[in-house]
Amino acid sequence: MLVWGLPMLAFSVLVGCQQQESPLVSDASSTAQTVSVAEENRDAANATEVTAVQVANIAVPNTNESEVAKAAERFVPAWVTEAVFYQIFPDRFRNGDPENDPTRESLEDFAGVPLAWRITPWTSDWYSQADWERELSDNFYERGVFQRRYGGDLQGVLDKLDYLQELGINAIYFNPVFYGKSLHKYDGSSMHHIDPYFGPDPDGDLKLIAAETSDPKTWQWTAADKLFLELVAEIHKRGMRVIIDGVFNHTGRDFFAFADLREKQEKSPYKDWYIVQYFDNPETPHNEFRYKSWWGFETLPEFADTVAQDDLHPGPKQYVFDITRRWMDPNGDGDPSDGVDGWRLDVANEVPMGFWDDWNELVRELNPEAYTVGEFWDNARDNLIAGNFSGTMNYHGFAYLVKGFLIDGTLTPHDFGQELVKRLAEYPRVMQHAMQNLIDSHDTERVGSMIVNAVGKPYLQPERFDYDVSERVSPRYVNDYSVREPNDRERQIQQLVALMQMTFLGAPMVYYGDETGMWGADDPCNRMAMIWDDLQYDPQAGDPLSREREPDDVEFNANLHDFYRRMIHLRREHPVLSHGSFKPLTSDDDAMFFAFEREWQGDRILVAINRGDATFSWELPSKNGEKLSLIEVASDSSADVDILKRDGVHVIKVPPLEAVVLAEQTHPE
Ligand SMILES: [Ca+2]
Ligand SMILES: [Ca+2]
Ligand SMILES: [Ca+2]
Ligand SMILES: [Ca+2]
Repeated sequence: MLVWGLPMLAFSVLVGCQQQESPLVSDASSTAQTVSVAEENRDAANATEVTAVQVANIAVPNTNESEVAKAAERFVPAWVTEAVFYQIFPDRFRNGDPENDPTRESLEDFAGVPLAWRITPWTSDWYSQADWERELSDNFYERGVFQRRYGGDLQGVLDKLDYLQELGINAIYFNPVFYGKSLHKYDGSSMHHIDPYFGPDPDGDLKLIAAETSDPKTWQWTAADKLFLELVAEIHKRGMRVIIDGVFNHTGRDFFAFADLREKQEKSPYKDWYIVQYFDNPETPHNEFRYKSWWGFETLPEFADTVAQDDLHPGPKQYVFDITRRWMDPNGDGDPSDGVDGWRLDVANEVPMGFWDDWNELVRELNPEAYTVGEFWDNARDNLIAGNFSGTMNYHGFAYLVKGFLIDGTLTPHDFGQELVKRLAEYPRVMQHAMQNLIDSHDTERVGSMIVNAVGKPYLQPERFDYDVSERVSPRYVNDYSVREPNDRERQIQQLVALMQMTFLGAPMVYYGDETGMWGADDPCNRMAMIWDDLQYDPQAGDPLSREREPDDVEFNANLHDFYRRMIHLRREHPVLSHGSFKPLTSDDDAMFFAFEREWQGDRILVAINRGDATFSWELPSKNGEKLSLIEVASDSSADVDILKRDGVHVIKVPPLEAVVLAEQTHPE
């Protein structure tokens, strides 16, 4: 989803509509009930000092028996089970080539942009407005921030592949890389070209593009396209995968078909590709041209569907099929190894499932090992199955619940375990491993700020734990939202979140910069320039609402970075964490303690998280000859973690805001 310059009213409408579209509204409301029941239980627990409860009766129901599960297998590649994704927002990741930076003339409607416009210095204070921004408005959120460009590009990603590899990443998800006028590029000018400003020769590329028609035979490979293919080759050489953003619901206004329609009106051969409400009447002085656009943003005209509304209009459908072939097998030799490994599909619920059904078949014809992940914010089971996707961005089954338990502390450990199991069980087992388990993205607050602004009051939308609910996620909409850097305690909670992410079932995804210490509110402040260890940054001293503020230093957080690297390597080194089953073991609602196990082919890993304020003594019955070894902790030192074995029981002392990962060896030494 794209939330850009979105007024609050529109946002509430959006959220409301999503709920209406959800096939499982009743499910969402039952979750809300669970939460309130949980709170009652917690009060009861406080009163009676209930000790740890063994929760052995929960297991993931077997959903493998159905034909649905069998069919799903064809759309889930084996590699994704072992994937650790990293999400890159290209303009903000790394400027590897200052010669190709966007110019004022490259912006849409640049006539309204002050002549003093410049690339924003990478290391400047995010909240300080340049003079050209102030010319547009003193309001930070008004216009200027969306006209900023930082100059990130493909060369920057090439330069930092070593960094990603050392971090342990083996799959990259790129936010849109295709040509688009905005900073986010969800307003595609083309889907068959990489943005010229991401490549080495913007001017040359634009000339080539101008000479093309809609006929794929006239499509050239621009310098940016070629560099992208080099990047794909370099990623593959390292044994890594790459997926890109497919935005097939809408385009930008400079997209060739819409540009032609805008100019020729009823005479355009593309007049049916979009949903025209009124054509311009040439007899009148003003322009009556009106069309349906995404959530009313006129920069994002929507593609038309078929009359039956079960597919995209054949025109755009053919185009999307053509560009899919182009990027999945660029040299057209039938071998997909030179192409991308999959797609993330923007606002997938707004494109008819009939389209996705066919498109996902095409994708597997081109590459049977391709991965496609739809953007759905609710239970996506029916859509994933109807549309032949591999998985979804797992907001519903992962991020919401992690926020509820680990960040806000409103979801009890017991219910956390129950809900994780229940939401896993919504999907066939093979798909459970293809979920993209994220905690934040370009569409949400960063995890650091989510923790700083943990919701300590009744939720506005309990079924979402107020995750990405506009009144909770940005000073743009609510003036008590804090933009400060997370403190040590909040970083400890972030480490619990990342540990949960790396030890749970499904492919984890790290949003760029979370691992180097970046924080920030929802869009646009989740899209700051990446913090690197070789750059010196101005302190963050400004405030978007001009509130008083202690300046925060902006620098590479080596400690946090080491932690993420440790966690990612933990996952990569223990296949049970990728392939294993998930089962809650112990929860203590009073102590805010939760433990679970992962099991695969006789390997067993136990994870225990103490979200409470006191040390928790976790007692585990030990079987004959069984040995537990501590393999990882969430803090920087395991000094305070004790494992004792007495009277056939293991006692593991877990300090507050600490988590431990234990391996069980069933064979005596
Ligand atoms: Ca650049
Ligand atoms: Ca090929
Ligand atoms: Ca649509
Ligand atoms: Ca958002």
